[in-house]
Amino acid sequence: MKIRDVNVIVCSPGRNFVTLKIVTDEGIYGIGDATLNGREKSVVSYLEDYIAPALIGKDPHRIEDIWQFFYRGAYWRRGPVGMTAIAAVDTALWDIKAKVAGLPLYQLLGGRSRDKIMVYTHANGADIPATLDAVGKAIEDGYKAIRVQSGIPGVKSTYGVAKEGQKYEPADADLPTESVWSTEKYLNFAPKLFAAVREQYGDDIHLLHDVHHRLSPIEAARLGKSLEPYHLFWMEDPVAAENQQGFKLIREHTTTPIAVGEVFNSIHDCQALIQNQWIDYIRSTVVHAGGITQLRRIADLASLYHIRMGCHGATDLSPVCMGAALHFDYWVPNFGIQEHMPHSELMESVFSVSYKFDDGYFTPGETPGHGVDINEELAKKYPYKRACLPVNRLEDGTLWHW
Ligand code: CS2
Ligand code: MG
Repeated sequence: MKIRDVNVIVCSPGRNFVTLKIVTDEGIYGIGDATLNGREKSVVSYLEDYIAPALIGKDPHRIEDIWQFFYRGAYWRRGPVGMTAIAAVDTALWDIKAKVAGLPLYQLLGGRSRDKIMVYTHANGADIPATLDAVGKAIEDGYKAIRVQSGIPGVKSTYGVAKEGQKYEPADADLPTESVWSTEKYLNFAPKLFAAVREQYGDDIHLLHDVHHRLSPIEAARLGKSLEPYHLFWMEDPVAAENQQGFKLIREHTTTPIAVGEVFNSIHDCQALIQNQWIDYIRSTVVHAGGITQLRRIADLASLYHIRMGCHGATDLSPVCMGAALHFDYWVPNFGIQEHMPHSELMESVFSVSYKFDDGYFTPGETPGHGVDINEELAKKYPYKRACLPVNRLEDGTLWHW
């Protein structure tokens, strides 16, 4: 079997997605997500100009060798653009291999380790009452785990919280918008928010919270400590992780579990975090962490240190990534939870999916491959539209975050 065609499909059914399609000389094809929110076109170029020409004629079954070829062969290792491109190739090749075998992808990884995959969804509101309503709605929808974010009194807009009357999408403008951040107002407010949620909805529902890298280690330690009475499932991205050692200080001060890794693209980004047991969950996922081939290496390393997987699953990760991630989650022994920020109906008309949601849990489906496909004709109706992520400044104008 040989690779005959490699196509990059860019579409925007409500938001931008980049999809790689690898076609073999036997007609079987595989697809992979290559979406890097706010920097989509860079990955398109990486794939079209450098990877696609070198893929033609290769044996698609040699997934490991092809991964190493593009990782080592570029000379310039790691980085979000290159690793997203490699992830897309890897996902498409796993899809092909599973289709050839006539098996759902999780069977090739070693079979399922659980009956169903617990996911968490988002509940956010402009203030505490609106956020409480959103939590109630998520519970009604069956979710057993909910990420809670709220607007902060005295702070004009907060990342992770929808603008009034709109659905939350992080990339919200043609050029980056600027918002203002106050660490002190946030740290004073967060425990009040979680006290209100526990008061209204009790102790059994899992609660999560995303800090979006806004704090320093000692500030994050204070936050973790102040949230201990509300026993969070996790506190996510408390500080930026370029300095992995920063997590040591947080760890030494609080029992609130820590999750990090949605922006990581390499196993080396989390090597010290894992080996020192400074975190509890690793959030890297298929599309940004080099595909299934690297993600399972990360998971295996993490499993040696009691760390579990909690894959990123915001809407800017396409249904193709979600499908592949759910196969991974079904297999991975040290699974923790999977994020689920639902795609719109329009998105799921362009991408057909085999995965199913039932009462707070997903199953990946039994379709051979990862079970997600793209309708290329329909995709053409929704052309790319540049959309950037916002930036943050402190009240004195300092560009944030750490
Ligand atoms: C967030 C994301 O889902 C999350 O945990 O941090 O909304 C993230 O901001 C976006 O995926 C950025 O592209
Ligand atoms: Mg996050």
